[in-house]
Amino acid sequence: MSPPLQLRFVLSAPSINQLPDSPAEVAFIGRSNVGKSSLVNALARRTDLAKVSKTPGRTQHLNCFDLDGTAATIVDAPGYGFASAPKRVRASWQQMTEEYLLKRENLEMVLVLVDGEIGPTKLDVEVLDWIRHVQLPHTVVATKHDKVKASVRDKRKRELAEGCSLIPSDIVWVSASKGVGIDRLRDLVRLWLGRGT
Ligand SMILES: Nc1nc2c(ncn2[C@@H]2O[C@H](COP(=O)(O)OP(=O)(O)OP(=O)(O)O)[C@@H](O)[C@H]2O)c(=O)[nH]1
Ligand SMILES: [Mg+2]
Repeated sequence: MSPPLQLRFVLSAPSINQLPDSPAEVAFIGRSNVGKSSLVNALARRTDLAKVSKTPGRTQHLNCFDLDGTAATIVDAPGYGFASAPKRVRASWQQMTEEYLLKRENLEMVLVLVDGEIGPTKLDVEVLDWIRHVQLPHTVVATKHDKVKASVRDKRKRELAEGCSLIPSDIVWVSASKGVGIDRLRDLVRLWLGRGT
């Protein structure tokens, strides 16, 4: 078993200029409500570190956490595709996240979260295409494994990978609520954060 990541909330940055100095960073991006904040909490085995909400669009800033004993950081980014937000608000979130991804030089890995129950949406595929186009290091994480019935899991894993133009073994499946895949992801995050320190 992999011990929880000792994460500490550093700050919630409304713009990229306010991000802390950090030698290595892992970013969590994905549709609003996909489970980014829940996953950060699961990695730390905490319930209240990152704010989780049933209301999409809860995370509006770049929320930074550092790994105990290092200055390496995890960033929980605002979600995209929050349908009920006014267009102007949506555009400014998207702009900030894009600027962040393009300018942040310490990014060791971008975790692109895709809802395991519903698979990649059109918007997820567009984001993945853009990430590939700008050549950012990235890993697709499929969330809410517990919501996929055991009887359809193999098929869903194949379909989700195909939808992301990947093979099933490229995808890290997790369930923040049931703990599936969390140990493996903790080890990967430690590895990525250790690179710059
Ligand atoms: N069943 C199940 N529900 C989950 C899981 N992870 C997250 N959820 C639920 O999904 C909803 C959204 O979770 P968040 O972690 O707030 O999602 P987010 O991606 O941070 O959303 P934004 O901050 O709006 O971008 C909450 O109701 C969570 O309880 C999971 O592994 N399994
Ligand atoms: Mg969130």
